[in-house]
Amino acid sequence: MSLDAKTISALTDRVLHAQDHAHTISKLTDEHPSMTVDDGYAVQDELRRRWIARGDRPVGVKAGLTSKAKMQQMGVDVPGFGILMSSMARPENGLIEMDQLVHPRIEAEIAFVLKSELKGKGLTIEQVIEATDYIIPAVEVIDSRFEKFKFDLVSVIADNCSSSRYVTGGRPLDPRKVDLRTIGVVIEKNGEIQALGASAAVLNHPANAIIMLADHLAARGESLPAGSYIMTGGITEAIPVSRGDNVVARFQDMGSISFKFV
Ligand code: 0L1
Ligand code: MG
Repeated sequence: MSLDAKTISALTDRVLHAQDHAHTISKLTDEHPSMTVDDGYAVQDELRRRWIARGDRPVGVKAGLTSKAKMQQMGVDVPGFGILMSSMARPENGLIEMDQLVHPRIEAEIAFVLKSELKGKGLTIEQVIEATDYIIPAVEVIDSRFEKFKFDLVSVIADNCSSSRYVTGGRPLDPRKVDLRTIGVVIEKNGEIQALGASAAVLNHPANAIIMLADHLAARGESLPAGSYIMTGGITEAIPVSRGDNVVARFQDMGSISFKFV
C-alpha cells in the first residue's frame, strides 16, 4: 500500500458521498497517482465497515471485468472484485429509482450460491461446482461514480467496482446438470434486443471468476463462506439505461428477470 490510514479514510468519505448522493467525482489517481490496487481494496474495506456501522449487511461478492467485451469496453485487462450489500438488492419485476443513480448500465450475469466454504488459491472448476448449492440468473446495475464512466483499475476498485444495484430471479439450476459454458443470455430494453452472448464469455467458464476471487481473498487471509452469493461478471458489454426503460434479461433454461427504471 502507498497511502496511510488517514488518506484512505478521506478517500472513503469522498467515494461514499458520491455513492449516497449520486454525483460524479474525478478518479482518485488524479490526486494520488501512486495509489495501488491494495489501496483501492483498503477503501472498499473501509466502505464495508461504514455500511455495516449504519445497519447494512454484506450478502456476497461480485467479480467484475471478467469478459473480454467488458475489459475492452472499460480499457482494463484484469478482473476486479466488489462487495454486495443487502441494501443494493432490488426485487424482480420491481422499480429502480434513477434519481439515486448517476449513469447506470446493466449486465446479465450468472450468480452462484455456495453450500460450503471455498478457501485457498488455485481451486479447480470441479471444486467450485462441488461447493455450489445452485446457480441463478442475476442482473447487475453498475453505476460508476467517476465522470463519464472513465477510470483506471485502482479507482474503480475503490468505488467498489461500480456496484449499485442487483436483481436476482428466474429459476435456480443445479450446476452439476448444465454445461456452464453454453448458457445463452439475451438482454432486451423496451422490447429491443441490445446484446446477447453465452456464459463462456466470462473467462471461458463462470467458475473461473470464482477461482480468481478465491485467489484474491486467500491473499488477504479471507475465504468465501457457505451461503455466499457471488456474481461472476457480465456476459456481454454493459448496456446504458435511462428513466422509463423496461429491462428483460433472458437466460437459457433459467427463466428471465424484468424490472423498470423510474
Ligand atoms: O461488474 C462489472 O463488471 C463492473 C466492474 C467495474 C467496471 C465498470 O464499471 O464497468
Ligand atoms: Mg458486473
